[in-house]
Amino acid sequence: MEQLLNQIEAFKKEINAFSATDEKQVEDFRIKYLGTKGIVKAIMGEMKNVAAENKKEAGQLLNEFKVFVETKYAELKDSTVNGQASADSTIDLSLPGDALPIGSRHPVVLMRNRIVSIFQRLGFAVAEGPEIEDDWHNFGALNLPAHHPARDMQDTFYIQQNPDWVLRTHTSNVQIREMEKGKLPIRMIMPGRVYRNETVSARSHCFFHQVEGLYIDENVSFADLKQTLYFFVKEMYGKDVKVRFRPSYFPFTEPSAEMDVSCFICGGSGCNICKKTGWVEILGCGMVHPNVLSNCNIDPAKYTGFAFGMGIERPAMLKYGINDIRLFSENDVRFLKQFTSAI
Ligand code: 2NL
Repeated sequence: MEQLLNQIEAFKKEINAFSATDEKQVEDFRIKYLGTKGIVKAIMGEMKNVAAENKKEAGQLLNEFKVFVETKYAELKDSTVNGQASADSTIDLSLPGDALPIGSRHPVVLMRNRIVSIFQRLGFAVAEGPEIEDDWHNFGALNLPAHHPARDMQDTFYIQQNPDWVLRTHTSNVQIREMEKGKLPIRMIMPGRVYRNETVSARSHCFFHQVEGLYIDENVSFADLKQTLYFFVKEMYGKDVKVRFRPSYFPFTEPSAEMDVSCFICGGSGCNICKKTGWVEILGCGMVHPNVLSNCNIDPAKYTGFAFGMGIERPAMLKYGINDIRLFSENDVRFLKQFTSAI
């Protein structure tokens, strides 16, 4: 009995220390311990030498040992056959793979895409151009004479090496370049980054983004402008919003207007966003000034056109509830990863 106990303990130690990295080693284990000429069988054979009064206890011990060996065998099989040479028995090849961590889109990009896709459905093409621009394309061609206040040093970043170069203050430079190409009609939308030499605060930044639009053809009227922008507003802010145009002034359009929508936060009853007026200004627009057409070699007697421009940051702040414009350019991942959308 004593001898039998020692034998079993020795084998248990040996088995505990056993590990297998392939199926062959597992099979060797099975043959050695569980085969017809294996150790379990051999020890079972020892039963006949055990004294009658110990037989019951010895039988229990042997059974326990057999279960112990079988359990070890099952574990070895799991970790090699199922896991294919992996020591990790938790791998389940039928499970779908882990999803790759994908990024999220920047809220300015989301808002730009929303705006651009509405105009694309009306047949507007997207055009882009340089952010460093010469004086003519940023100012001169746009009917901004040499001493116009909008050229003031306070508003414009000039390039030190060449005073004829500026960081564009609007994306109109792209329209000028498109008109200069001389291919008419033009129906285009120009999204992009623009720069103004302003003090950075929660509400304004020295660079921001805008979308401008331009439509030039024969017989384009202010009615076309209104209908195009009505469509945009209904798609952007919903079918129920009201629209109003106020007369305004831009050097590059005549007549000029600003467009307000009924406040989409309070519905017109008055809140902080609309400053209790019930209206929110969303864009500026007008008929392209004849001087601008002439500057681009387009005959203002034959062609007319409308243009408009709107910022992207402000509507994005209102839509996503962002209270500081500086968040857009700080690239804090905790901020950026909150914005998910299909477009
Ligand atoms: C605003 C107002 C506006 C334009 C931009 C434009 C461009 C050309 C000719 C005529 Cl090439 N006009 N652009 C016209 C009216 C308003 O922007 O508040 N933008 C944020």
